Amino acid sequence: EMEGAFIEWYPRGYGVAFKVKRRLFAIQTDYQRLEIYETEGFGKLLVLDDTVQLVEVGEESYHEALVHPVMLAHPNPRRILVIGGGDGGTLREVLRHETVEKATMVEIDEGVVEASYLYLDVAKDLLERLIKGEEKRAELIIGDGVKYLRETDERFDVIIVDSTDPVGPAKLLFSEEFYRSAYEKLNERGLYITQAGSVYLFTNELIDAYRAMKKVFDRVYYFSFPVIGYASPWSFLVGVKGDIDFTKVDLERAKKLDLYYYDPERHETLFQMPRYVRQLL
Ligand code: AG3
Repeated sequence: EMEGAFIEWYPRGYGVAFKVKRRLFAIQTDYQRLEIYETEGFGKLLVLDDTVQLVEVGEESYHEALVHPVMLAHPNPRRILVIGGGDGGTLREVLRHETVEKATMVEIDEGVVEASYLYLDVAKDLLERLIKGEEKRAELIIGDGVKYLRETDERFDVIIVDSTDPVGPAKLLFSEEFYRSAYEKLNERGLYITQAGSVYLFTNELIDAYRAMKKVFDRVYYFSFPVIGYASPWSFLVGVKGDIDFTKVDLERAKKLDLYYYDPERHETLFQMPRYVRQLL
């Protein structure tokens, strides 16, 4: 590695790099190697098993795209499940929606929640309230999302998977079996969204996940968004259960959110994909 830099290597030697001032924290948790760096220009950087999870400056480019398109396409999202997302950024965006009565976050790695709370400014206050059990509209469960979804009696309007990539430990979250239990635990009308990796560098994984979702959900949409810190464009997959049109969003509710990256008035621009990808899907 290069002195004074953190580099994430993608397949075929494609790298995403940040100049860093120093490493603030490093630990081997029960699940993965976690590191936090102070970057020169993008605030703190959270790394899991050598992959960039977020940089503070620009993390909204990911969290807004993951959360608001589905929340604004659903007519009345009240009960939300977040799987992963231990840094709190996804839940923070979910709770900006006044319709939400209860959001549950199931994160497998307590170490991610703790380190994010201690070192990052992504969702410090929210994580503190969650850890203390003081957040009225949200609950944190430390556990395996696959097992949780299989066993829960709860039903959800929106399920959001904010996991690591569709390669390695999170692989199960991209299986047909997992999609089936998600479909089952959605209300009669519901939306499922997952991040699905780099469009150019994980194209095969994106296509595999899309095909598996097609077997389970009533309709499946793909979209892409440029994310600061990842090899962009980044892909997202949306599974629809029942009568919801994901090509339309509620612009009245959107106004109250004052978004920075995702533009609900240009929702249709999300669906841009390189032509070769669309032809493979
Ligand atoms: N979750 C998505 C991480 C994917 C990044 N992949 C990569 N850099 N190869 C991030 C957690 C943010 N809440």
